Amino acid sequence: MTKFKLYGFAQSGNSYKAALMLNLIGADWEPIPVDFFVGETFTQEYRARVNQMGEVPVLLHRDKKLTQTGVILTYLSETSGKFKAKNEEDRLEVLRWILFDNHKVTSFIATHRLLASLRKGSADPAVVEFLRARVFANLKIVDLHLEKRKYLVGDFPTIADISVAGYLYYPPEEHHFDIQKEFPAVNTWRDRIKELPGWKHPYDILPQPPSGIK
Ligand SMILES: N[C@@H](CCC(=O)N[C@@H](CS)C(=O)NCC(=O)O)C(=O)O
Repeated sequence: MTKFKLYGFAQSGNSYKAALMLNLIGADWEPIPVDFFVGETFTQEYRARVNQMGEVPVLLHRDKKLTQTGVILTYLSETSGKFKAKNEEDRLEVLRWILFDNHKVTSFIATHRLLASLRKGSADPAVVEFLRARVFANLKIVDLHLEKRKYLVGDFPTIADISVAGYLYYPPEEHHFDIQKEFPAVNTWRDRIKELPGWKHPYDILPQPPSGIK
């Protein structure tokens, strides 16, 4: 299989979703570091050359350039045949959880973590508290769903699990949640995903920003 290249950086849970998937399917891939914290994704140059949406991750494969983790995960599951839903009903269910994740889980966790930890002091505390409450409520929905099941959809791991788990391995001092105590079913499921061959922690799979600024 042609080598994959992935634009991303270690603190980006969205990049981690794509990097983790590449590892879990045993792909040959290399990261292209992005200096997010000095504003690389905000430059006109990055937007013209890499991604008009000004985001990571961006996956390069053969003649393809793919962005949006849901698209990247879908492409990788289709090309590898791994972490794929086993029937049409489950395919829609996987899509449903990926959309819920993008809109309600990842978006709030990532923004809350940025303001509460990585860019601490840069936002009104009321905004940080609002985001924290949204994370709590939405992770509770995931927790309830996982109480009686091993994975989000069906009885084996799919790209829905990789998507929702994307931000849950960062240290508690970054996301400010006690996942083990507050979301016990999420915690058990998170540990289950960790056992998959090829799993790596986000800080061991993607490069730090080249400037060293976090
Ligand atoms: N929905 C996008 C979200 C990607 C995203 O927000 N990436 C962040 C880094 S984790 C980013 O590049 N943000 C730049 C910005 O929002 O301007 C996806 O799933 O790929």
